[in-house]
Amino acid sequence: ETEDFLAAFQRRMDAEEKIEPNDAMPEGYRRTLVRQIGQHAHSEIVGMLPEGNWITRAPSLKRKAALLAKVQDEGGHGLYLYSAAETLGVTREQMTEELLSGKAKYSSIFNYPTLSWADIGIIGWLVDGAAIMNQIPLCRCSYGPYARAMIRVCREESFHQRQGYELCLTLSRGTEAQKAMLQDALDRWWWPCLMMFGPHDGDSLHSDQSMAWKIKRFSNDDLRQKFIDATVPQGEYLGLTFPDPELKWNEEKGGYDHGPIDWEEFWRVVKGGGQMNRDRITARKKAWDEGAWVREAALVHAEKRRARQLA
Ligand code: FAQ
Repeated sequence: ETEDFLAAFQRRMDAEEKIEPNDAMPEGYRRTLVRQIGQHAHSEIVGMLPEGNWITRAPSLKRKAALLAKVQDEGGHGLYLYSAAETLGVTREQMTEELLSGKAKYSSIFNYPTLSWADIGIIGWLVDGAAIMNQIPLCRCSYGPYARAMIRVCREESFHQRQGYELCLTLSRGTEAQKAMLQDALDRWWWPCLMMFGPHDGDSLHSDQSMAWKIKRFSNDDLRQKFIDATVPQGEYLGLTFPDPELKWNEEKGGYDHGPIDWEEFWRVVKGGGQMNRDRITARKKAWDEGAWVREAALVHAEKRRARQLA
């Protein structure tokens, strides 16, 4: 890659041009997108598991229908994202192998267990809330297929977030036991949700280059701050207490200050040492193995059709 090529590419970025699959692009740009979109896709697919765990135990038909629809949406998001990554010359098989071997990451948040029904509300409110905060800017990502996929994904995520908040609202107006269950769920999920945005800017490996390439539009810390500022008043409305004694409004900066994030826990979970890492990968491996006959049958069917068309 010559200096001229890299400079011309950067000029396209600076002019806010979209890059499409057949355009020339630096190898680093392609690799960054394959990594991020692939990991994003894996997060959606692995992210079906914690909530899927509660479909059979939803407390009413209405709740069950909403949860089923949400988990199906996540499957759809994963498929869109795999397709977007495939436009960069990587296959579903390669990406899946990287997930199952532990080479490719997925969001740390999905390595925590869903212990009560309140967790389903909290995931919708906070995990989808954090996902939207991160994904709205991705609608303006310089890579066209990713940016376009994000538009529909964000619309669906905002339905998921409302579904979660409404569930939390119902519990917050319920019995003492229901209120306690909701508070306990917030206590367990709050810090892991803040970790979803990734390491502090100073420790973020990829941020500078990804911002220059207009893949990322905001830094990890900026998005985390926006999320906290939007979420704390929502939690107060529910009568909840955030598990951070240092969380308080800072008039001067026009945002909340918060206590230190446990980065040791974050890296432990990212590196496979979270409570549910092994279960999640085992579940995905089982699904991949048990789906082998479907992939095989689909290929044979396509081959037969092609042969018939040729005859
Ligand atoms: N978990 O240099 P940076 C959803 C890794 S939402 C695990 O800052 P980057 C919806 C990072 O990959 C969740 N690993 O990295 C849903 C890198 O390692 P690598 C998914 C993390 O890429 C809701 C290293 O740390 N959303 O699924 C995490 O510039 C409810 C250094 O970090 C997306 O993926 C983490 N939390 O910024 C589904 C959004 N944070 O790759 C079901 C797209 C960082 O070199 C239910 N992704 N790492 O091996 C992004 O925006 C970015 O990739 C970031 C990380 C912001 C996640």
